[in-house]
Amino acid sequence: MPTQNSKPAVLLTRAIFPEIVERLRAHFEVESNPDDASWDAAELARRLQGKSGVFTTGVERMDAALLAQCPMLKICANMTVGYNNFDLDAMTAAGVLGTNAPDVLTETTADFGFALLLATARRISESERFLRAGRWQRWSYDMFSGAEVHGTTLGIIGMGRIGQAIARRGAMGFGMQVVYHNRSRLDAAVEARCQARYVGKEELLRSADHVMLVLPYSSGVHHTIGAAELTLMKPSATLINIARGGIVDDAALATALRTKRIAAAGLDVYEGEPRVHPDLLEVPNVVLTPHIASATPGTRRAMADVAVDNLIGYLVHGKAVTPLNSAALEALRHG
Ligand code: 8YV
Repeated sequence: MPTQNSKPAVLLTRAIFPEIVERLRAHFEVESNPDDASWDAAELARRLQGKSGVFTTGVERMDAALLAQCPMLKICANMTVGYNNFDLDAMTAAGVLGTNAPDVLTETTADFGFALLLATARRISESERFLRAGRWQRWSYDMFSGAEVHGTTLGIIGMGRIGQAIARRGAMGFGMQVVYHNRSRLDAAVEARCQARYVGKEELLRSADHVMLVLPYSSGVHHTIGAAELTLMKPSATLINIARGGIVDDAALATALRTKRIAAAGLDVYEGEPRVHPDLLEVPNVVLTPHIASATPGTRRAMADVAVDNLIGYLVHGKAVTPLNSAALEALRHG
């Protein structure tokens, strides 16, 4: 227990920029993880003893079983926009606030989505592997001929901030027709800004030349793209997933790629990552990256800063900057 004048204790689960650790140390007793060791749930629970807050990186599972062992915990601050590692209902029931880090990664992540789309459509990884293997002997008219990007139809599933930033790139940078599908239709003004047209999921899958997944993960969207959906897509289409593993049925996708049911895919996220479905490693027409869509130093630092802002805001000043369940916590307190 902190005494009246002592600083609250917080846990930093992973290695992070030194200046972020220093910012935390100015306000808290900090237990950090400079060696970047992997902690299982039991180790995490042990290290959370006596901690009021935890800085998390989007993968540490915060559920009822863990929270029951950590009665002092008040806040879990993710440095990521996605928060499917949080069981928010369990956190609310345990009186624990969850926070995420939206906005600061939007443009960087949208850049990466586009990079993956271009690399996939234009077969950049596949052709580089060919060149590095010493197999490039001479030019031929159809060598690594890929899919057109400019002027084609881009279908975006999940039209939050990142989806909108990708739509703007597609429409304004590449002259694409943009169609989108989302839980709810956007305001007409936002649609006009993104030059995007709302369609049903089936129409999107049938009409898009490139399908980009940017929706947040929840059990309700598990396998949004499975064998049935892949069958609806054009045989020439590409599929890009920068959202979360589990949104695509990776085994079904590997089969669709192997049988050329669709032309190619670009994946930054995987079911059960960091494991990658072995069948995906066997097919040439997929670009695979290790969950790096937000990985630039400036953006990762900004994301970490938001997590620190939330810890300081909540534990020192009583108000987090990007809370996820504050209304539910209030309702519980007053209900
Ligand atoms: C993270 C992300 O880098 O913010 C998110 O939700 O997916 C990425 O920006 C990743 O989650 C790290 O685990």
